[in-house]
Amino acid sequence: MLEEAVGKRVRRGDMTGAMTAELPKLHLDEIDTPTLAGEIVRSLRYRGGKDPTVATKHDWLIAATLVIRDRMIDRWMESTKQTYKQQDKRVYYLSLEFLIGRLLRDALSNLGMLERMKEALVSLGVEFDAIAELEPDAALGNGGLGRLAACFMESMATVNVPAHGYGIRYVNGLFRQEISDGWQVELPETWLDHGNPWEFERRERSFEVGFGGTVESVTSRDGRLERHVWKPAERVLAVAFDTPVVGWRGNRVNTLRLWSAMPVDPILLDKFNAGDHIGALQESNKAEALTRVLYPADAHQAGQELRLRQEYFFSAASLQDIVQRHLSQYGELMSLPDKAAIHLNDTHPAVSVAELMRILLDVHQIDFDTAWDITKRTFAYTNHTLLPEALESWPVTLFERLLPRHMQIVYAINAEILLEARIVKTFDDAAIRRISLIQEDGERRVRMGNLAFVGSHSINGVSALHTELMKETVFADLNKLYPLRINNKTNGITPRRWLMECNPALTSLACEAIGDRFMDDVDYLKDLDGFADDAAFREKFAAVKRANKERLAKVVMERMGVRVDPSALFDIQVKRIHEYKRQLLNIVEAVALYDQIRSHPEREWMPRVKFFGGKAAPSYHNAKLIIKLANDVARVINRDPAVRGLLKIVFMPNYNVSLAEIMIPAADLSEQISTAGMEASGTGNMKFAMNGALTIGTLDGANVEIKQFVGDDNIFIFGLTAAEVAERRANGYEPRQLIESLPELSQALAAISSGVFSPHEPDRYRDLISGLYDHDWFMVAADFDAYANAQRSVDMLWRNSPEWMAKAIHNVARVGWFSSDRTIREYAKEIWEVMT
Ligand code: 26Q
Repeated sequence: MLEEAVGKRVRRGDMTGAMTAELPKLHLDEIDTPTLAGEIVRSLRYRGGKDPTVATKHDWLIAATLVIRDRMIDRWMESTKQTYKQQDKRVYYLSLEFLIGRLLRDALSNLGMLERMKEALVSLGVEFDAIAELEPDAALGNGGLGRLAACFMESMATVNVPAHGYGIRYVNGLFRQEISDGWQVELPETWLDHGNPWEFERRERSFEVGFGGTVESVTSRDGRLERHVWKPAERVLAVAFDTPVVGWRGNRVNTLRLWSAMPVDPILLDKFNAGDHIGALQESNKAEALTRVLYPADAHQAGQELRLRQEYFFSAASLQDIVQRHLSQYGELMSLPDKAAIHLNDTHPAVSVAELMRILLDVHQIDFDTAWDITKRTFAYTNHTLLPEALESWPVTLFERLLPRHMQIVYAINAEILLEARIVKTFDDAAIRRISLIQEDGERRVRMGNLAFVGSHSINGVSALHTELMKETVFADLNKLYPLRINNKTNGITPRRWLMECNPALTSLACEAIGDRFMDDVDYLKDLDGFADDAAFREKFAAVKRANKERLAKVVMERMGVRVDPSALFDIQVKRIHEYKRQLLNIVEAVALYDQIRSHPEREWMPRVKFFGGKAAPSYHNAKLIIKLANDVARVINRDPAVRGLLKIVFMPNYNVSLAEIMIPAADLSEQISTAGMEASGTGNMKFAMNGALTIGTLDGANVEIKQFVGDDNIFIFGLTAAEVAERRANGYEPRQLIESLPELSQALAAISSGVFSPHEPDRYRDLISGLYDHDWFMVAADFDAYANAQRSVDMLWRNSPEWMAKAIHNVARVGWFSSDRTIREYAKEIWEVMT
């Protein structure tokens, strides 16, 4: 069904709007099933060196992947050539994270070949799903920010924006999480162990990156300073690995270029000859360590030197690549801002601002003012968090030692900015101190957010609320200095992966009801809105949801040996574990509910399964304790015959993109319950709504906008607003008093704190809970009552299945706006200026 639609329609006009002309149409359906099967066997034989009779599932996976990859190459070259020929402006998306997940289903689906691939494999005696699940997730990211970069790559290819993603090819992506006795255990994720059939190594595309050393001044004969020359003490080689990224209907293929570090001299021959064989490999080990592992802390600054090295390494390699490409095509750099938009995904690549300045000043001898103008017109920056602990800053001493020339440049930029603030805008000393690129109180540090801000012509937040808070808080002074720069670009998600691929049953149902035009423009999902009143449709919709829940229940049984009933309400909170995301609020409410069910077994409780999933940063003590608590509470509740069938708790280990693709379509209720003002946007919230879950959430991040789109009656909003949170914090919030006035909450907290769920270590949660009494920074107690009441409204609605389904259908129908195609078009028009 879906396949036919993809194959037949070759209507690309409505996907684009780019200045770039239309690419010649590709006949997506040109290959028939027997030919495809033949190609797979050839690939197996001549590239894998295997005969079908001895091939393993894994061999088949590689063979099929290579066939599909080959089919992307012509398009890829075509896209590149056309951009070059038409002298189109290119977008460079710099991100330390790309959380892509698996690629095979995505590529097949976008090329309209999924069904034919399944048929071809069946004809060879191979089951597609069985080989597809062997593909490892490319988990080169922590969470939201990395997944957003992946959705953006797919959308840029879809809406025909010529773009390159730049990042790091981590050998070890985000760790694999095991749960052992309820505790998180981190294991290395070795996604490259069996090779990576998607990537092309480009040895010829390699650049040297320097660290440390000294800066020499070159003076003219009359003693005037002419220029600076940085003499790095160490060098490593950045080697490019390219992965093609195909858009919907194979429209365009862009490049994701990931850098891998290699030694400039793999073996130090003098040491080797002197018999020091280990010492001879020292360089090699040191270089390769650079791109070995992704830092697993999100929303938390890792102060390690290696992290700063990673940031500079990939920034420097990417900028050399960009500048070289520009020079080879245009022969000069004055036109860089007209032909290149470089986007900073948070501050992680912010050192790029200083690096471009260095290239312009020191390598190309452009004067400071011109270089600064080029730089600002080229860069744009997205902020993803306001949490103070996540704002990146580096000790001046470290920065200076690693990047001595960049430190000088940062000082020079700072002098320029502070002069402007003081003289032109007459800012006072306090404001000057806040605007400075250097934090002066305590250890002196370079503020990467301020650097990214002043070096960019556009600074955007990721939801309407977040953008307003940016203006009022972290960037209040810089916003006064440069009032036009901050703008909003509410996040989005790609409907290909997050609806069509992960929820084929809902996609087919939608096609049946409203035709297939929503596949090219998800706004047309709004045609479903009227079907909310159609009893027959509601039943079909409920059956789709039921089937997705059965699929999840099967996975839960296989992986954990736990039985869950698909007719219960599936209530899901999946995301990184963070105190501000308030998994603790959810658990405490579950404990309170458990208590209620036990005290009032006669009441008509609605059966519910509460799912949790997510990873904690390995060094984040409380987050890990919250995982343990969820598991402890699950053990006690799931075993208690008094609540059997009414309440079950499941902590799903190793939440990742692939698991998200199974859990999200199975959700009835989406938990988006962060302390208002703290979640910049959220994107899980959008994925759940698009798959027909109702949201229970606070007025935080993009929840605010989701509420506006789905309507107040189709979402459960509770709790303090961001303004109220700020107000409570400012005016002396006393959680202890509040807790003591709420018996259900007090009892739940007392139970946890006294060891009801941890009998062998009764004090395990004492500190965690006493934090709620003492300060409760995340307002768990303040929002508890409102949350518990909202959950009882959820139960009430759940009793009325037709009404629940109607609201769920409204959600699906009304969230098309949260497509990352929309987001990317906004970036393309308003920031990058690559679209009209
Ligand atoms: C910084 C310095 C050193 C080491 C690590 C880091 C680091 C790494 C990752 C800091 C932050 C992150 C990730 C942040 C993140 O994922 N933010 C989320 O971005 C999403 C996309 O915009 C939003 O939807 C979420 O609200 C936001 O939390």
